[in-house]
Amino acid sequence: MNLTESLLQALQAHGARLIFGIPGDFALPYFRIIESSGILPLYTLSHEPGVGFAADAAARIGCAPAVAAVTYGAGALNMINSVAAAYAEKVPLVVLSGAPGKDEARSGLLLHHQAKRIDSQFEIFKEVTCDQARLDDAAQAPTEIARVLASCLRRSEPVYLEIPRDMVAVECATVVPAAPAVPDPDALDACVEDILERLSRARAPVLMVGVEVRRYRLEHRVAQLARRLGLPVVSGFMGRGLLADEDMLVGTYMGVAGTPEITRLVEESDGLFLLGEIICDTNFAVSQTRIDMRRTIQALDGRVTLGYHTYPEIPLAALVDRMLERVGAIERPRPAARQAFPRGLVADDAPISPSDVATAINDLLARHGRMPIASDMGDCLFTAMEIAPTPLVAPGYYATMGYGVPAGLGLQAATGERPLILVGDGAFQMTGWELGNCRRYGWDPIVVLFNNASWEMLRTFQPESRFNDLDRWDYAGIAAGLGGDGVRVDTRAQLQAALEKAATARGRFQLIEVTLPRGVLSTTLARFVAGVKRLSA
Ligand code: S1T
Ligand code: MG
Repeated sequence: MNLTESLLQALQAHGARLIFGIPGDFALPYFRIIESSGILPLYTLSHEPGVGFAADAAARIGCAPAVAAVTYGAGALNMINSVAAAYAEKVPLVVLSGAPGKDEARSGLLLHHQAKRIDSQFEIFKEVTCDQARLDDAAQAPTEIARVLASCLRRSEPVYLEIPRDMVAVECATVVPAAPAVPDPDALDACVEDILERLSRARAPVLMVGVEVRRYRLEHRVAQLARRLGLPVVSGFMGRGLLADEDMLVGTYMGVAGTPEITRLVEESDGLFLLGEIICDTNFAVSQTRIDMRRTIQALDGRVTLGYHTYPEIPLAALVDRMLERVGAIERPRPAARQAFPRGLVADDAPISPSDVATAINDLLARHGRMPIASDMGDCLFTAMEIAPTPLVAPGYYATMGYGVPAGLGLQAATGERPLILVGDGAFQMTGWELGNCRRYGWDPIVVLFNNASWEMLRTFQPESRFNDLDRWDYAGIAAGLGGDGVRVDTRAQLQAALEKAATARGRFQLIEVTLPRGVLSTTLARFVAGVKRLSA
């Protein structure tokens, strides 16, 4: 077996199911082995940011590592933003990069794609990945690969592997996966006792689930735990889409931007249990009354913190399992009012608002069944909060634009299910071209493009600036050239008809360009903006 095959088999053994990539001359040799070995399928896209986002979405939806394969320099550095997004949002993305071979590096010539030093790229990736290795020693490679992939799984964060091009085909042993660390059972018991005691003393305990619950495949077990503890369950903004299969989420906490009942439930809780929730501003800065983090129970990053006390080295899965054992099998669900979602679009000749889009999509999914959603940043993501729970991938915390379209492709490649993509015009201008890759892979997402001829989210914060105006491109017209079907809709009746038609047209991507006036926001974004302005006044 050669080094690349050994690596690919190890990736597969660690749960990876697919590779997105763009080759280059430093990467051609290992790409050849990816293709000829057939160990994992390779999907090539058009631009490295799209490669990173597609792999990120595949990892999120599959709760398993996914691979982004690129060339040295121009390729890898072009993907930094996607990897940073994955790092911030705890996505197990495996970055593979080609690199110059030993002798090339010694030639004394500057090499093309080299920025400052040959190893600048390695150093740059250290900032956005949790573990790295350069596979320049065949004897060491299996151990290094095992270590790096174990880090990826344990921390649910991106990792970086560099393959010098003279190493790709050298003989190499099989990678033996590292045994997962077993937490100290006494520490685990003490921690569980502490949490249960704290929850039982609380008058109004609440469980908030965060992305780690999904990353570590714990959704079902966490839902069971909540039923046994009789806890109402909410998600944060970033955790939206979690527990979509469990039918038990009370709603999504968004502070001043959310529904008042959910905001009160969370902010008045005296036993807020934050399970795998990233403590970031998009989740918490919009709190009506500041949540005192010292009074919460936080399980995140392999640690549990109660007040001023931290239990280190408590993996989330071990914690949930031990709690399940400890609380017994009796369920005592607490009835709690669920958040309601708008239904029944009035299909008339009125112009469309973003919240109409949510209503129309709720109607569509009720008629045709659930679809996974990939959303970009922008009002489309706030609109997505008005759509009834369905699996959702979105950059809710890092908030990068350009995620939606390639992420949707990642969803379809990973699950085979047809996705719904929500994207703003500004974001579509960044990565919308990736739709041109649908035809050759048979992907057929439904794309809803919010065309407000504007960087509208920015306008809301600084209305006086004209630079937030965008031109109205003919996005619907572009679709045919990219191998899909496009239609522009100006009224609610047209929107409903276009969605219905898209749902029944399979085999080509369906782009619905929704004309929105500048300055019209979804209900949720309007509340968010008003809240942020009020809080910062
Ligand atoms: N560049 C990238 C890659 N990501 C970003 N989030 C930004 C810049 C800043 C930015 C926003 S929101 C926004 C920009 C430029 C405008 C989005 O425009 P569009 O996609 O048309 O959506 P909408 O009109 O609904 O706002 C953030 C959040 O910082
Ligand atoms: Mg816009």
